[in-house]
Amino acid sequence: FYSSDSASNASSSWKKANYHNIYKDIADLLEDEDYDDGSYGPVFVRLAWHASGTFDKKTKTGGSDGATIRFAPESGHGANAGLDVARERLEPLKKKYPHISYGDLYTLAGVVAVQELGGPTIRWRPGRQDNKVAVDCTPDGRLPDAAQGSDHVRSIFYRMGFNDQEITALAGAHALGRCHSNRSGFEGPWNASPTAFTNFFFTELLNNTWVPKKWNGPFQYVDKESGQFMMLPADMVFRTDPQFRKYSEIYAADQDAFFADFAKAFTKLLELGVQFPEDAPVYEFKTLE
Ligand code: HIF
Repeated sequence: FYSSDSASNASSSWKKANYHNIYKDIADLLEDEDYDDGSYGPVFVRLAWHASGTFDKKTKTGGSDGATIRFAPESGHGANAGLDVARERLEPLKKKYPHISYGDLYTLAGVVAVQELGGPTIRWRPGRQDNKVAVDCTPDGRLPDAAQGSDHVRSIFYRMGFNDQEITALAGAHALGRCHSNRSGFEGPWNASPTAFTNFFFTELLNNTWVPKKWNGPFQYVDKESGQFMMLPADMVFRTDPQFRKYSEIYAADQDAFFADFAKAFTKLLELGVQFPEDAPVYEFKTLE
């Protein structure tokens, strides 16, 4: 179902798209009372991140340039389960605006979602070029395994070029959305407001008592008091690892500090490995309301 409009692959095609209009149209796609908690925002953030987080700084491979996430085998990697839902939701906009690349569309969708759900302004640049065919898909295993601990989380994010402070700031995005047993195998939201961008990942993580969930699914935590909220084993490292915890405490106490650091780290994530045209402008979009 992907548009093969060759215009989108011409190197200067990106100049012909009106990104303000596309921002508005993505924002209009967020709400849907029949989907999850009423918003596609969280799954758009996950799409933007998984399109980008395959980057390897040593080999300079992966990342959102090329938009390889839409091709098999990468689209079928276990970590990407469920992201077809987000890509299909965005596909009409690729038809309406053929000059935007998929790499730009998927990353912009993450920016729109963070901002419209109440998060910080995220600086964003256009100019990612799509691969026309399924070449340069990244090998399976570049995205984090939620069942693992701090060594794994560090090795995955250090490979992309992040430090402990940036990794912790990014982790705050798990305030949004939920786990789906038919996608990752895990189940439940991280807090009571999964469609609001807040610092609640850190406040819930540090303030609740987390106990193993009693079920037949993969090992995860639930909050002891209500049993309604969850943490992944990989989330728990931001409480238990002293270096990560230092930043979690800062972000739990100071939402502004979290927003400022998240905005920087998220832009960095979405730009990993991208060869931007020299004249690509930086956008800071205004939210709709
Ligand atoms: Fe996630 N993440 N992520 N994640 N993620 C899931 C869902 C979301 C990890 C695992 C999972 C980040 C880091 C990590 C979002 C955003 C970000 C799910 C559940 C898993 C298992 C998928 C499903 O079942 O639908 C791991 C191990 C990470 C390393 C610590 C980022 C920082 C937090 C980089 C990030 O931005 C979002 C948003 C969701 C919710 C998706 C939804 O459909 O609601």
